[in-house]
Amino acid sequence: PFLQAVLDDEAFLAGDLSTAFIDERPGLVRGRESKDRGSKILNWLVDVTVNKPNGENPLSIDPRDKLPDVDLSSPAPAGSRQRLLELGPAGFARALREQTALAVTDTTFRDAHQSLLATRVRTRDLAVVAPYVARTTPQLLSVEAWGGATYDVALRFLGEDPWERLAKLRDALPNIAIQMLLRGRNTVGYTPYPTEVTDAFVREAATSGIDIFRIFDALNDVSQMRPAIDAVLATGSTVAEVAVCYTGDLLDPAEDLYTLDYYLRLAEQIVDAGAHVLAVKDMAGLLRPAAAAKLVAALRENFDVPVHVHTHDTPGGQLATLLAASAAGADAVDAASAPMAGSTSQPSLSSLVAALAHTERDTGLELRAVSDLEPYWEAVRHLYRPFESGLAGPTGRVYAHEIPGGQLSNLRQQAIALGLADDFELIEDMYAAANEILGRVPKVTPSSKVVGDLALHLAAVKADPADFAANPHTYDVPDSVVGFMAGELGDLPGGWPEPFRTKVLAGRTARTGVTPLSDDDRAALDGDSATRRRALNRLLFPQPTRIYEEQRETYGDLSLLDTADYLYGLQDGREHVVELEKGVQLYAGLESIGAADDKGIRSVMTTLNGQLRPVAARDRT
Ligand code: 3PY
Ligand code: ZN
Repeated sequence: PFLQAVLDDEAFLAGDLSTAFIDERPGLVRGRESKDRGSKILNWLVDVTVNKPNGENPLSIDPRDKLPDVDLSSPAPAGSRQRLLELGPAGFARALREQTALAVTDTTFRDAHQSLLATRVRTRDLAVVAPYVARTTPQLLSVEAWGGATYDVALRFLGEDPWERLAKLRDALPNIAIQMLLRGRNTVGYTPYPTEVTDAFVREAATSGIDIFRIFDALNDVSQMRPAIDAVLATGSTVAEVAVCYTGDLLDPAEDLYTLDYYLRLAEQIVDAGAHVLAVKDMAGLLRPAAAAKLVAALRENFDVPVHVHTHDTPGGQLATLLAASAAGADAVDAASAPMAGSTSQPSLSSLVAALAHTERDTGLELRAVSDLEPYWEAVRHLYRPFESGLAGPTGRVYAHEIPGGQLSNLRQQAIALGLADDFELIEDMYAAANEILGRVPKVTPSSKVVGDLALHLAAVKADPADFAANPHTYDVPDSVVGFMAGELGDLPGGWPEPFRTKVLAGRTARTGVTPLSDDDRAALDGDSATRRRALNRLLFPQPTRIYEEQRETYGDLSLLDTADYLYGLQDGREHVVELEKGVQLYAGLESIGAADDKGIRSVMTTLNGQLRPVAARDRT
């Protein structure tokens, strides 16, 4: 058909064979392109089938079969997004402060899977449920769906462009505000970037669909958050929600750093910087109910902005904290769909909705609607089982080690890699010791990584923490610790730990300050949206972006694959359907896997659209 179409083309018959001939006739190459796209995707499927990097699919059903019965042709009812468009960010915040119902953010799309499933949930599985969320839980304040680690993981591990995820979710959630987690000057990375990067990132995120930016700095340094706050305020249309990172226990009489007064002074700087909303960000689940009540009441008494409480359920009872915060006047809280809740994730949304139903602070969400979405999320959670953190239940040890939810699961994986899987308590103890040595800092990305690096190092060399603290120059100090002591991430709330810092820095050079942008980078950030997105990916995550681009070149757009196919490959006797684009389907099947040759290559017989197709794949098992 391709040749025939060329032969029949009038320009061809007239002898016009300029190089633009094909470019001006995209329809001509579509057949060839989809065949090419088909071959590329088939190569991925065969590679996964041969190497089984994730084992066998633990799920025998398709999560989509578990979606509730909802008419998606009906428009989504107006919600927080329309409220924001109508009132503007300041008016939106004022309305939030004035409402009686407790407002709720659903974190299932970001923090929940970041904390439970190593951030691995793919765009496809989020985009498919989003229209149901839009129609059945339109009372939500927001859906936290972007930022944090999702950006890095999309590029590094999922073969996805994070910007495409945001665009798809925006389309699917026209009525609920989309919220992201922004790490201040580190944006979605781990080190500070020049202000131009923050500006371009915020501008692009705002035009691509973000309504609410939750901004934090790992060391609670407002000057480090200011460029991000200013960039959000400059959009004129999006909400700057700025966080105090909570650590310690403010009710403990022995606490002399992270006291109520410390948080109030911090909040004052945040409000002065122009925040529309104040967030209390409790990364590890350390905020106890009575402390939450005291903090929330004091914040609301001292400032006019609404207060939004975020916690992780690591110790197991954090619903009590949300309820205490609510009783003390908190305007909004975070929760996640029950199958994606609890443990290192947020408290369960249905337990929160049920707890407040028929009370003055009723969330307005329907318990039935919230729980009807649970079978889908439960199936999704099973589908991603290889990425489970392995935390069997709550842990009270978090009050001592203070490891944030998202990091606890990561550290378990790192402990396995170090051969310390059966001695995780050692790493927890070393983390607590590393925290003391480094000056009792709030622990959240990226400061938590520094503390974690030191903990792993101390555990690996079986160091005595007191000896390390006294004689760091006799140890191989991790680079991140040297950089941290040099002030790479800013100043510490409690001042520098001396003489430890001086000893660490003696004779060592550390990189501090941001690397300035080149003129080309600056021009790219000022370019059109596609150019800016590519530049941001490259500037924020050079190596993951290369991985992503190579993968896209080799295998095409893997986001088109169902997750079962993407993670587990082809199954004997099953026809796998891939929709390359609307109306263009690919049918792939597995016939046989041949023995590996002396170079480890297996010949795999597949079917592609009914035709036998041998594919060679390297066996790396
Ligand atoms: C992140 O920075 O990704 C976090 O979730 C911090 O809590
Ligand atoms: Zn969190």
